[in-house]
Amino acid sequence: MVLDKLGKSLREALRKIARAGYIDSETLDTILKEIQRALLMADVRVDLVFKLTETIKNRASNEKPPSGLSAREHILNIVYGELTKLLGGSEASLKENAKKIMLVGLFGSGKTTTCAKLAKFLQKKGLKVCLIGTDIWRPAAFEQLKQLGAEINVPVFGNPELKDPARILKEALTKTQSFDIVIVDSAGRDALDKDLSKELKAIADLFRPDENLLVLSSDIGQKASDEAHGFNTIVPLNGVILTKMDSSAKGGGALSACAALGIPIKFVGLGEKVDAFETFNGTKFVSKLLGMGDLESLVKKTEEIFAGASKDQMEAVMKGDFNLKDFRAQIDSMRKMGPLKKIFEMLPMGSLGVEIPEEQFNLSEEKVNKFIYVMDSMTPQEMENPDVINASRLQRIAKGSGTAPEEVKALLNHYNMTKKMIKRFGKMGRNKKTMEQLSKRFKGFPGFKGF
Ligand SMILES: Nc1nc2c(ncn2[C@@H]2O[C@H](COP(=O)(O)OP(=O)(O)OP(=O)(O)O)[C@@H](O)[C@H]2O)c(=O)[nH]1
Ligand SMILES: [Mg+2]
Repeated sequence: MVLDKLGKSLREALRKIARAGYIDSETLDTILKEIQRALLMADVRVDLVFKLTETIKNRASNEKPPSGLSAREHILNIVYGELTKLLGGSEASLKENAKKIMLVGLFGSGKTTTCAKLAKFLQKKGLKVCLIGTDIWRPAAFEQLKQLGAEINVPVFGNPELKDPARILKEALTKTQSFDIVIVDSAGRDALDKDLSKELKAIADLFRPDENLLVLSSDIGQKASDEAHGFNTIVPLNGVILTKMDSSAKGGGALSACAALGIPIKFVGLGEKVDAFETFNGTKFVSKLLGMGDLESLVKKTEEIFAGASKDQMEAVMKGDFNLKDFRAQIDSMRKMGPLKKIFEMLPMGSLGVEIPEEQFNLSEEKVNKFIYVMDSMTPQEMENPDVINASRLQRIAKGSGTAPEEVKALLNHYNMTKKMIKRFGKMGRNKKTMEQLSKRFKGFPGFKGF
């Protein structure tokens, strides 16, 4: 999970609040110290961390709990709210009529990859998108962009032979009139030096971007504020895209640094693949981090996964009538959409005290292939009602699929586990009381409008 360690330590601290019958100032101090430690480990700036815990303390002692909330819940809410402010900021999307987008950033921050991710994201909204490559620094930068463009079916313009970014852009812009959105990839440097500043200014003067987005690698942690500040003085920024949130332990530092600067984080990159990209919503991000789940996204994602399934089928699945045929369909969509892990991260497991075994998420390609061979050797009856699979059927399926009986068992175990989780989610979705409880917990969250 994104910011796994930070999430774990924060959840642990919050669980202590949830468990405590009564929170005196000593208990609160201990918990706040844990929160401080967790944030400092994620590279959040020391002064921001101290300010956060100071505010929580003041609010906890000065504010009266709103009616219907216990003192404990009140403190939890304050902590959620302040953490959201620190790490999230409010949601910021692209300008409504943005047509011209420029991505800037240092070497290796993820600009070129992010161009493709953003293009795909916009393309999915039905927009006609194209890319322009102006990087003449990175060897084969244009080929990299071309390749990514081909992968997502987005035209890429540019001519590195011209050896001048502004000229390349000028020529390319004569071909991009018919597109709804033009995204420009720019070159990086080790640091924001005079040369890069001059180059970016020249591109921006000519292009006049509606959105100038800084691509920052989460690895830089709290240094994100210096970098964002520097770029902002050269070409005013409309926002930041934070990449490598999947693999960095310093994402907390980068997030809080941008939030403190007041430059909105618009998207996050969560992996190398073109799909590993999401809009950033502080409230949702923090609730996921704290194990509060994100039911809204979950419902959307589940719908996507079962896209094509009828409403009846969908309802049946949610009730737990989830057979191997559905499982097979789910595996197929998963391959298109990304791992199941992302889905289950959205479940409010943390707040309900349910841990999901890690191996449930980490299905390797090899394992998935084996599952498919196994399922291909089953009869329609077995697929529809896996309970009929007894020892002799199991042997037959293993033989037919060229796998070991253990593989067949592994598939059935995995299927049963998934079925259980989906059923649990279905219950949560339909259980008014759970929803009310969750709503109560979220009350006071900046931007929370209820479930
Ligand atoms: N794990 C992970 N890797 C990423 C992400 N975004 C980009 N990368 C990887 O980071 C490396 C650099 O990405 P590029 O897109 O080439 O970066 P760039 O900013 O265009 O680099 P230059 O053109 O050299 O300045 C590549 O190996 C990408 O696959 C992300 O969100 N997560
Ligand atoms: Mg590049």
